[in-house]
Amino acid sequence: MDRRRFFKHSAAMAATASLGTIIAQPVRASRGKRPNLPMPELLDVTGSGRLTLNARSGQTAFAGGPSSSTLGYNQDYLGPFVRARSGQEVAVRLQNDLDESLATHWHGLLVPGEVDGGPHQEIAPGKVWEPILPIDQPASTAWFHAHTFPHTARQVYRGLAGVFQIDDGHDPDRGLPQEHGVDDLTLVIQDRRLDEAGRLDYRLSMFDRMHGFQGDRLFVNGAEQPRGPVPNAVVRLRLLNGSNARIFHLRFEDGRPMHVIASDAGFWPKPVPTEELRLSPGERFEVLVDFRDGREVALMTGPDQNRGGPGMMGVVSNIRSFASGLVEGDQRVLSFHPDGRKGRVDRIPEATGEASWSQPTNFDKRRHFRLDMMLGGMPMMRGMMGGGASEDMPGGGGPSMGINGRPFDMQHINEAVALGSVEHWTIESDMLMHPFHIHGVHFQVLADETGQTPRLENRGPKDTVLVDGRAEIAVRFTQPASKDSPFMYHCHILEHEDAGMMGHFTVS
Ligand SMILES: [Cu+2]
Repeated sequence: MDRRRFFKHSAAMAATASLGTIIAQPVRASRGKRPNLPMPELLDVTGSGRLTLNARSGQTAFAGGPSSSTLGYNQDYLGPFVRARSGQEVAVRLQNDLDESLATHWHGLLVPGEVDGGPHQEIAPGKVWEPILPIDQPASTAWFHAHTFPHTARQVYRGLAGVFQIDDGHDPDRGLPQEHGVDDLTLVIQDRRLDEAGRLDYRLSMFDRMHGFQGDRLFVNGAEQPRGPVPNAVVRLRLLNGSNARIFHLRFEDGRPMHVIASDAGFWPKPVPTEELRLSPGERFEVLVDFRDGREVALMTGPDQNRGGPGMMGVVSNIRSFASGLVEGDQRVLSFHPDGRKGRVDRIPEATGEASWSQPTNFDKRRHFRLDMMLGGMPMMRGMMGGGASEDMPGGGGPSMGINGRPFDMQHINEAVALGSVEHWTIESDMLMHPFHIHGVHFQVLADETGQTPRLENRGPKDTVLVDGRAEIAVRFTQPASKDSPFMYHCHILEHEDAGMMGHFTVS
């Protein structure tokens, strides 16, 4: 089924679902003063080599509304921004103070399977997990988040996500801003839905299960469309899409360029300017932005093409279930106001001094992965009528998704890879775009929907690629993973992952 036919089908499905489903009508964005951009203190573990995390429940008021039940690491919602040094070992002590099991994955860290934090490393309530992370990889912005099968989507949505910066000490030589919260800003961008009372809403309709859960309101570091001060200087933005499913198309309202300096897994040889940057769930980019003109400016996002496109929205805009989480026009993500401070960096560097990446041409093996959205057919009637909104994926008539015709199975290892090998993987998808993430590796995109010269977002070292029809990647396997603690590959639309669009592999 192609994407167009899929969208027609899911519009009909949404219409049916709205009859029998409790759907929250989103409250309107509050007018008036916008909140300040929260910038959590950096948890710098470069000296101590120790990272203590407490997964716990909390209460958070979103957009000035009443308190919502949320989850976080060391705080009520989200987690700290950790900075570690390349070349050091980090001894983690993660205590699970939730009343449910939790696995926590280090997304982007090149560490062995036994400390990777996939679903095989669940921590029972009240228990402690103490992995030692050997950080041995280029500087980059990684993150960590819940990875509990099949509850990842709900746990991340409720707040279990934090940032893990890897620093190599050479940013001053590169001419890059690096003062956290001043000219080096980490931005966790998330969409959220609030119910009529203004509380965080995560009730899944069938449409949400198919397309992934999206919200109509945008939050950065937990604040809705905030406003952040910046020096009149060149500022570094570390962008993370921490949404469950929303794909952002970021651009500044005045068209000023973002100079991309890094993708998921490391720096580019030189900054590359772009006016628009696509950011799918799980992906990170670091960009430099010049605020020396002193003008306040907003970072905007366009609509998500995975939602069906403008024509589609017109047809179904009167359907409430469809309208919640559906945004047709451009939206403000946050705005920056230069406050007159002088900054340390006042020009975009010509180069970062990184070696350009060389593409492998010899491969030890080729593998092929097809992302399947509907194993066993459309879930049209299956659970549709009685399938009210609920918070968890399994049961309730949700779709069964998979890879190569098979849903994820904790007991079945899908692939066995040789340690030290380089492989050629082809990933194909139909109907929707899917952000495909592989644990324990970094890869390069060889070809994507644009052909043999990948689009800007697919250059550089990566661990997550948005597959729009087809992507070919070169994957280097440097970390071991046994059958007791295998690595995962999966769609990073978290509702798809929980519905089974995931597999696991050993490296030995
Ligand atoms: Cu997907």
